[in-house]
Amino acid sequence: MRAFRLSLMLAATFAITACNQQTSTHKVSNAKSGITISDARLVLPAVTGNPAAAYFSVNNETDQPAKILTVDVGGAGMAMMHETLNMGARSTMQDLSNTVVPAHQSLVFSPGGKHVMVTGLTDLIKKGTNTTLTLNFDDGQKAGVDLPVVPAGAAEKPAG
Ligand SMILES: [Cu+2]
Repeated sequence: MRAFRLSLMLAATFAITACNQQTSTHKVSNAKSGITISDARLVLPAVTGNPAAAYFSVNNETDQPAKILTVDVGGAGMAMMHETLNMGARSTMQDLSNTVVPAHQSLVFSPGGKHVMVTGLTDLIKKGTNTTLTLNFDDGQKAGVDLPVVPAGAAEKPAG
């Protein structure tokens, strides 16, 4: 029993380390300094033809608010920032263009809340590969990160 628990802990530690070692190769020109993106992933739809959803955290280490006008996902026809709002029994989606990341704060895009709805998926987007996520700020600067493509998971809510 003791050995079993130890091996579980080792496995968990290894998983965390592997996560932290993700490095992005998606470099954008005119990169905005002080902006970092983490936990980016593109969740494929459970049903082919439905939209996919991209999630990430964006951290603004600068002294100024940073306004994201639009986002781009490589290999997709369109990517739109949305927020799912629960109104009693039903939920609706609100357009989230021109989202501001306050100075020295983070915004989290996660299942059930803010998300990027991704439509027009091409064959370039396959599970197990990486595509790219680019944030376009109102000053013309950008932030980019690799976007791993993952299958629809049981733990994920449907793409809003
Ligand atoms: Cu949506």
